[in-house]
Amino acid sequence: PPDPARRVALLGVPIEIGAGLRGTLMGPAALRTAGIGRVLEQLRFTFEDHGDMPHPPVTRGDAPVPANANYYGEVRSWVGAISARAYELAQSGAVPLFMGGDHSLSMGSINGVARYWEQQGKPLFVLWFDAHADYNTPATTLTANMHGMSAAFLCGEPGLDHLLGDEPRVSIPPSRLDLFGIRSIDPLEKDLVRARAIPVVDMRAIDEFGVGVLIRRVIDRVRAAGGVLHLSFDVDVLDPSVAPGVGTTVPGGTTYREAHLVMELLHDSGLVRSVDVVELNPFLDERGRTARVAVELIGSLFGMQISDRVTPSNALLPEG
Ligand code: EXY
Ligand code: MN
Ligand code: MN
Ligand code: MN
Repeated sequence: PPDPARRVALLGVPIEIGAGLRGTLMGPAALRTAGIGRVLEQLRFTFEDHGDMPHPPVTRGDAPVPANANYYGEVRSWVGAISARAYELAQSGAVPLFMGGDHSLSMGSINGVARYWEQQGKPLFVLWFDAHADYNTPATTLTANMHGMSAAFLCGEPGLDHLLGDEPRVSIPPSRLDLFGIRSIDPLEKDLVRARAIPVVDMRAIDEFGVGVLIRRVIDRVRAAGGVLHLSFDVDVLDPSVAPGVGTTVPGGTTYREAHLVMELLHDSGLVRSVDVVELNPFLDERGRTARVAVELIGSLFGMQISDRVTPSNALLPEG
């Protein structure tokens, strides 16, 4: 039976205005179809599906969009509205799980949960599990795509301040952002990440030391500070051979098992209080396999053990 103390609040955030390619608008539907609710029920969580936020007034379309105030203005109502919902869901005591949608949604989801934890007097740390640093600003971006600016926004960088409308802005210190799985960063973005001394675990560190050691370091740091952790999981952190259904693939990503080990150790830490699952693009996926891997990884994050998983094997299945 579900345990009332273990509640997950699912919120679909169908947004693609921040991305270069269309398709992440369909992300929440694909995650539901892949069984994100089912896996949480299997793990004895009560999940509340709060449906989808009304999708944005415009999608990017194919025309290149100038990085101008008017364009960003269209997103204003969005980021503020997401932040308000995130705050409410965090206040409810459930674990909010935001289903994207492109990574620009995190400007709202994390602002909202950060406001709640600030009121609780607990430092919020953010684990940015991503191939990309997403630390561009309108002044440094090469593409004007806002999904590449969301981490910078969270750390108080200028240029997108108006996106929250009249929602209070709650920035986190750059020292509480952990970039993990990085293998693609732009020249000016790199300068900014260095200038802010943001902790970066790139794929070379992962290959050299292994994700186990490296994620334990992140966990220990959060625990030592008496903090809580928001996981911002960008599905493109996985190798494209494992997760082709994303709009910005970069070769040389995490293996299927490396991603599961990260989730399993995060589960054991007990520190994760909110989650984004972003950048799933069903239009680019192959028979839903990226959506299914994303849902499996959420299962590991919420406690699914290898021994619980009916794994296909070449052993003869029992008769009947
Ligand atoms: N750094 C590039 C840009 O800023 O456009 C690519 C960003 C990709 C963002 C995806 C969500 O991770
Ligand atoms: Mn991202
Ligand atoms: Mn990414
Ligand atoms: Mn490896």
